[in-house]
Amino acid sequence: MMRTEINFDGIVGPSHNYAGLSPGNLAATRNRGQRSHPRAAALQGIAKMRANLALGLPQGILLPHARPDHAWLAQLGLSYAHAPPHSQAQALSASPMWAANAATVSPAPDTADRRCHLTVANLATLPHRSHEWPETLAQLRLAFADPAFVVHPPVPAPFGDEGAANHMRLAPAHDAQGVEVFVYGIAGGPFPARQHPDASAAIARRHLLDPDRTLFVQQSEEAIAAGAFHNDVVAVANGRVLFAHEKAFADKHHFYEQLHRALPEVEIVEVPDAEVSLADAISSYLFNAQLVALPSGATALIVPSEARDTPSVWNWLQAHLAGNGPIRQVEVVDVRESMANGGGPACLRLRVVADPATVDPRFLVDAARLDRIAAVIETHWPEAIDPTQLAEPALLDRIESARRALLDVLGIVELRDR
Ligand code: SUG
Repeated sequence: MMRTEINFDGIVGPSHNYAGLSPGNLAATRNRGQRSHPRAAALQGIAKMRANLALGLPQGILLPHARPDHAWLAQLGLSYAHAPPHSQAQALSASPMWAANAATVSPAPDTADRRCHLTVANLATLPHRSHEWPETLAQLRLAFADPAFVVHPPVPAPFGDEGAANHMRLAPAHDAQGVEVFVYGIAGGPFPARQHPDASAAIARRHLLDPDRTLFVQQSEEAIAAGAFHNDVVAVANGRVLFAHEKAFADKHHFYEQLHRALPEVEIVEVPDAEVSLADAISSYLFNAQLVALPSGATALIVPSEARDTPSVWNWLQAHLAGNGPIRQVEVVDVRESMANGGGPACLRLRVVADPATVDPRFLVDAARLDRIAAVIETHWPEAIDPTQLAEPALLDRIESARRALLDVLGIVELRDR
C-alpha cells in the first residue's frame, strides 16, 4: 500500500461563462457579462495538469457536469427554453470545475476506521452551485468505489458546506496521522459566509476524526468582506506548513497556539498585511496556490500568473525564496479564464491522499491521456460564449455533445445519461 497525494483537477466545462452569479466573489461579479473562452479555459487547465505531472506529482481528473441541468430545472417546474435568464444561467454554470468545492477529504491515517472519508459539499448558499452535488456524488462514487474509501452524501441544508476550500490538513507526511482544520464563517460584512460551523462539525463526526487532532477556526469577517469567500483565498496548508495572510482568521493567536500544541513541528508562514494587503492577496490569489511536496521532499508553491503581475506579492515571494523559508520553489501557471470567475490553481483541484491503485484508473491521467482530452476540447469546446447567447439552441447542442464526446473518449459511460 503506497499512499500519496493525488490532485484531481476539475476539467473546465464547455459552458464556461461569466454570469456574475457569486456575490462576495469580486472577480466573478466584476466580469459579469464578459465574453468567455471555454476552449482556452479548458486548455489552460490541461496545461496546469501537464506542469504538475512534469513536477512528478500524480494527477487525476473530475469531469464537467451535464449542463444545462435539466433535472434541476424540472424540480423548479421549468424547462430551459422557458426559464427566465437568471435560471438559465444558474442551470448552465460550469462551476463544478472548481474541484476544491466538490468534497471534504479526510485521509485514512486521520480516521478511526482507517478508510479515506469524503463528504460531498452541498454548496447550499448559491443557487448555481446548489445543484452540483448529485453529479459530484455520482462521480466520486465511481472514482472511489474501492473499500479504501467511504463517500458520504452531503450534509443537509441549510448548513452550508463548500468542501475542501474551507478545510486544511497538516501532517508530518501525507501518510501519517495529521491535524485537520475546519474553517467556518459567521459573518462576512455585506457578503454571505458560505461555510456553516455546524456543517464542519458534522463532517468531522462522520469522518471519525480524533477530536484532539481536529480544530474549528473562524474565518475573519474582514477577510470575507474583502472578497475571501472561501478560506483557500487567504490560506493554504500542506505537510508541516501553514501559509496564511495575517488577517485570514478571526482569532489567529488562539488558532496558532492550538496548532502548535497538536503539531509541534508546524511551520507557520504568515504574510503581514503591511507587506501584502488583503486586497492584493485577493486580486492576485497568492494563497489560492497549490502548496505541494515535490518528490525531492522540497515544498513548492504553484501560483497563478496574476501573483507575478502584482508587485507587492512578487516581491514578497522573491524575498521568501532568498531567505531560508519553507517554500523553496515557485511555479507560475496561467489559468486566467478561471481566475476571471474567482477560481485559482487551488480552486481547480481536490486533494486526495490514497494509493493510486485503489482509484478507478479512468479518473487518473498521464501525458498521453491529457493529449486525448485536449484533442476533444480542441474539437468540441466552444471557442467563445457571449452572455447574450445563453438561450441559443445551437450553443446548448454544442455544450451537450462536447461533454458526451469527452465521456466517450474516457470510457466513462456510466455518466452518459445524466
Ligand atoms: O463559488 N465562482 C466560484 C469560484 C470558486 C472558487 N473556489 C475556491 N475558492 N475553492 C464561486 O464563487 C462564478 C460563476 C459565475 O459567476 O458565472 C463562480 O461560481
